[in-house]
Amino acid sequence: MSTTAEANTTATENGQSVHPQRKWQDYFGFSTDHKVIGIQYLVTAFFFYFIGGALAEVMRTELSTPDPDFVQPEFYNQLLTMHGTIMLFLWIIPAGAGFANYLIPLMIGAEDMAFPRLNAVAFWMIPPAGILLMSSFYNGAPQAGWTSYPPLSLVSGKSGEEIWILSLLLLGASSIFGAINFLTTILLMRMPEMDIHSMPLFCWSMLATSGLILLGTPVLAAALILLSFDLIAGTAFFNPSGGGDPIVYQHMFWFYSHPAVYIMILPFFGVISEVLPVHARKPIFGYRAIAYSSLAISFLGLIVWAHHMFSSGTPGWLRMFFMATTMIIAVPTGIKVFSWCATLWGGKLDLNSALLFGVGFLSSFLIGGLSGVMVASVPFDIHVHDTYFIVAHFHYVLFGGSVFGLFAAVYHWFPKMTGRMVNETWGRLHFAMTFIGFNITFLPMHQLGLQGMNRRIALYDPQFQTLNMVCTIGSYILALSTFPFIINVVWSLLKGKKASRNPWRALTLEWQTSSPPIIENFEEEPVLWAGPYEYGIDEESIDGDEDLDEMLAAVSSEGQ
Ligand code: HEM
Ligand SMILES: [Cu+2]
Repeated sequence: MSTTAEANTTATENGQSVHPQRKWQDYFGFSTDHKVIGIQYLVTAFFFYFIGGALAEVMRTELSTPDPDFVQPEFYNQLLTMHGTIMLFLWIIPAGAGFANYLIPLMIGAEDMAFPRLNAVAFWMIPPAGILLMSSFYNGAPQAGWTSYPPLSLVSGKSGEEIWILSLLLLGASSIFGAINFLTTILLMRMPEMDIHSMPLFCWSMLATSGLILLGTPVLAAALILLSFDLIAGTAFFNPSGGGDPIVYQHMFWFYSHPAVYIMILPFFGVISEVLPVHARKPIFGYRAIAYSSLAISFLGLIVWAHHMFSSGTPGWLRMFFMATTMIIAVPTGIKVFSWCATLWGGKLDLNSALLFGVGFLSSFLIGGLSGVMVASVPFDIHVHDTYFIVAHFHYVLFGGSVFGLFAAVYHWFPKMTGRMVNETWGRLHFAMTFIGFNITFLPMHQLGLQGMNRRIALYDPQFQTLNMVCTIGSYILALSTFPFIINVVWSLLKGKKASRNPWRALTLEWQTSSPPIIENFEEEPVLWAGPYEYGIDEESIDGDEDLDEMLAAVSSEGQ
């Protein structure tokens, strides 16, 4: 590890040795410590979340009336494009990478990532890319949506479009560097006693995520580079007026961007597999099923992309293929959801903020998954394509899935990261407002979509006004819900109760070191005295390779 030079222990007056902690300045510089980088990712991601959220509130305010009276349609298109891009590429993906950075080495008993310097480079590409993207507002932001389909992207907001491409190329490269690190670290740097089947499920989910990043992102980069040639150099790869084929762009774009939804959700699947067993005091149900289903989701995720193109003139037989593969993805996903429910079932639930967000994740993601199976069906998709049904669907997946999982992670690991406990009252209030606001905002959009309200428009038919007003009010509740969160974080950092090493009595290794961990992670070699989720099981019943039913029988006979 490259930062251990200054990490030696120092002696205090009474002869006890203490480990120096990081100084606040370290968080603003080029640090190679994975924990610092993890926090840097998270803070940066939150910064952009607030910007992306503010843009959404402006859109929702505009949509409270049928006429474009609050912002002009052209500006609405810019807001829409920037909101989508920021939320995906500067909020969810970096936040997932933040937790991965912070947690992976601690969970596998390593001192740092495999390539600490590459890790720092990966992070430091994000702030410039984000600032670059924001700067496009000065000269007209991109307007073609986060999908940036040609020919629209070749004729609208051109300078913004070029900046958008450059920014995404930087973010894509950053994401690839991160994935190289996660894969290598998980595969090669586990402590010797930890075989791949005793590592925490979060690591499995990051294996699956990193594989997708490495396979998908280069294809997006290729598409964007060709698009930039069309835009700047007058080539016609995708430009129909010069004989190019815009459908090829759609294939290349979705070859990355469908897997990208798994890049955004798999890390939080991993989080949920960590959070539920600890706060339900039960072993995870179906460790291998959850681990392997992550890999299955990754594999299937690579062969479903054209379900975004059912109405792009895709031939019938191809539509059937993509419809079938898409529906098959529901199987590994369903396995996970059932396993999580079975984990909660009969557990001693401690309904703290972390678990509440975990359960919120389960219920919201379930709705997003079910509407996903609906739109996988070609006839239904043709009907709701480009309507608010789609907006409802992907917000249930991304907000209800990723964001709820993300907050579960924040509440779960806050004590580890900061050494302070969160305030549960503010945390629960945050959850209640988020959950209520989220459902009021996005549930009515299903109905709007079924009735035919188009997405990506600033003006709409007056018959849709009432439901739109409901959505807008919900979005204001969502906006307000961030206040209890911010108050909680600031208050807890300053005044929160000091956290012990292992306030949740959890079994994964990150809880064996101090809170926050010392610079080299562990004072002494961590001990793998149990599997990661063997809650409520007496030591005798642990023989390393125990049958799940026996384990569960042991738990239930003990607990009742
Ligand atoms: C703060 C709560 C949020 C609100 C009120 C909100 C609202 C909206 C609205 C009004 C649109 C435009 C719909 C249209 O005109 O077609 C939109 C689009 C979108 N949102 Fe959100 N959103 C929120 C959070 C999120 C989050 C957390 C994510 C992702 C993690 C996200 C991802 C997207 C994407 C990808 C689009 C599509 C952009 C496009 O069509 O190019 N949103 N959102
Ligand atoms: Cu998809």
